[in-house]
Amino acid sequence: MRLPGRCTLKYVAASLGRRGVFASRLNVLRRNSWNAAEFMPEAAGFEGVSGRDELQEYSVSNSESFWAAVAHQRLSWIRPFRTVQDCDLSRGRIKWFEGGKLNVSGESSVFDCVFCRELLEMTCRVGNLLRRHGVTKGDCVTIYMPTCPLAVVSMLACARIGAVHNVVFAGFSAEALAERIRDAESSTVITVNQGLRGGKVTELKKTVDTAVQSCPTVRQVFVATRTDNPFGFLQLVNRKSNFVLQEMLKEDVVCEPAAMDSEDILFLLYTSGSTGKPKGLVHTHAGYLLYAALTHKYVFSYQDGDVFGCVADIGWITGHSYTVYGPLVNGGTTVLFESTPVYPDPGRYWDMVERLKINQFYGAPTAIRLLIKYGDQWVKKYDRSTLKTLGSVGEPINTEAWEWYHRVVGDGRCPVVDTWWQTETGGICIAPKPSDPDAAIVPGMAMRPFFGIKPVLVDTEGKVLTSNNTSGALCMAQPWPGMARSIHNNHQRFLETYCQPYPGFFFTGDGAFRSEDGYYQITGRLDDVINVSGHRIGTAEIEDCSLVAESAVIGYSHNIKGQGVYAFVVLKKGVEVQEADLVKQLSNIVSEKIAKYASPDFIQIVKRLPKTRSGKIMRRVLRKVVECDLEGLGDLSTLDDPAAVQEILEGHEKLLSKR
Ligand code: 6R9
Repeated sequence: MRLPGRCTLKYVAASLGRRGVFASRLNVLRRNSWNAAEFMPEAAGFEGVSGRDELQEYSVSNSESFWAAVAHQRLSWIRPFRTVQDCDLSRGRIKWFEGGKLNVSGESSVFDCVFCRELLEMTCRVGNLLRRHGVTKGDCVTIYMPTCPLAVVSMLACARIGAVHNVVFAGFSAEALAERIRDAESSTVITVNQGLRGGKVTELKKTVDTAVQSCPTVRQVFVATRTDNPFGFLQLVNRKSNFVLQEMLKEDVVCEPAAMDSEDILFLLYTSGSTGKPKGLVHTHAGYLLYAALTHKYVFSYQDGDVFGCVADIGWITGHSYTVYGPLVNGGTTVLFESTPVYPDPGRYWDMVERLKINQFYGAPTAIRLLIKYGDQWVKKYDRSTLKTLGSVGEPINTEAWEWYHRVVGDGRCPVVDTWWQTETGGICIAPKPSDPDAAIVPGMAMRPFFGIKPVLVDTEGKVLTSNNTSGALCMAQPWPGMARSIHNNHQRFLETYCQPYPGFFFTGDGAFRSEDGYYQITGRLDDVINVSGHRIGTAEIEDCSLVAESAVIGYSHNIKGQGVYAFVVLKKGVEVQEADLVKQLSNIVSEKIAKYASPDFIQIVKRLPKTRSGKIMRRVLRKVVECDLEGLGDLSTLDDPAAVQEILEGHEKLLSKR
């Protein structure tokens, strides 16, 4: 793969309030034809395709020729691929572009400024540093860092030498980090001494020190100094003051990129499922990169020279696909945002939009809902005339938030694209554009499948629902290059979770509604995964944490976070605790074992949980209790002891009245 012509990286440091910005040009991938023609240059070769709807139809019906054409033109191959795809969803076999060789961080022939050279050099130096310390092709490197230039450089350095990166969100606790390092069998960890977020210092190095004590595979930890120098990484180069940099400076600035097979692993990224154990989704080089680039370009109408502002953390898939890989493969300019939407004040995003002249802004509904509360003046203070597209991701965007985003942030002139996708899908699968970019967008609806994506709704019996105005389990009827290939070290779980529930289809775990007009609206998870401030968490993971005899964690609708965490707990026999103490203790445990965001907002102590006669907790009933939907409690006759529900209802009312 060729590296883009003129990638630019703009970094908004957490600590610096308004001034902490520098722009550096990164010449990573070179691109020539992407923006040259009109909508999609490859479409010229597709028979019978003149309009965009036909292109959409073609991409699904002639999936192989669509993806072959796009892959030939969009990626730079060291050696061209032999086969387009070899997939069998029912067997969990997913392979694209086999025989091809490429490297995302390969040489670029054009260096048009000093900054691009510096960043490319950094990637090479870190690549060489890792190589010198014995990291070889296929080894896993865990990156536990905030969103900052060195984190991106570390990801690219791994890609360059063929190592697999495993970025762990810097908000995760030592235990959660250790679990991910162990499962990934990482030999190497890269971190920073301290992180800075929203004015708070986080002790990332200390967390790593604790974590690696229980990680026998880890041979080495590289540490960069982050807090000595608010400008971050580039300035530190000159100060030679930290381990990574001192070591890096010994390295050559030339690092031969490894020729990677299309299906070699690019990264692992852990996400929550419905069991207590997070799963390491596997993404491979060619298919993932192609899909990230194509969706970045077309979902957001990204044009050459645009400044793309995705404010997601690189610890999540959104940061991988739309802060790092999508924009870089497209030779674009990307913004690294290290702060929070309200630090130093609630104008932070829009100040950044004005200063960096951001054209596409991509954020989460939870942040929008939070900002609405602070009032329009924080938005209006800044010039947002550069904005062209506003994107939303991570959870459903409610109509009020959508309207405000559209009317206030975008001054009513920017399309708001609600993008549905997952860690598993690698990139956006359903979004209002591009298949019909001129059509009206329905607020709060992801609407249309992307090129090559064929969603289907399936009923509980596994029957495909063909009519409109209907809801079902959201599945994908055919494979696409960006989809995850497996779960690291557990292909069986991959099969059971995604391939077996609806044989022949890829099951997303979400439910969706298809409107009269054929547009999709996501209705939420069908499994025990909840979404707190756009962060995925399995209720079982939280339940695994507790001190208590038994617990059931339920997501409830929360006006800022999207979902909040409500825990029902049964205490161990003989344990007498004050409710307030228990809440504190349990919150601490969850923070320590997982992350702060997963801590319960409500903890209700109950004598027993509602169970079926076979001993299964009736979560449906608990959900209705939490939603205060007594009518919806439904049939309780299958409960082992229906009186449990009455007790729980009373306790719930008591808890609410105290708040
Ligand atoms: C990209 C990302 C995936 C889960 C997904 C769904 C929810 C994401 C959404 C959305 C409604 C949207 N989700 N985008 N729900 N509308 N536009 O968030 O990946 O962290 O793996 O979460 O998030 O439930 O299944 P990930």
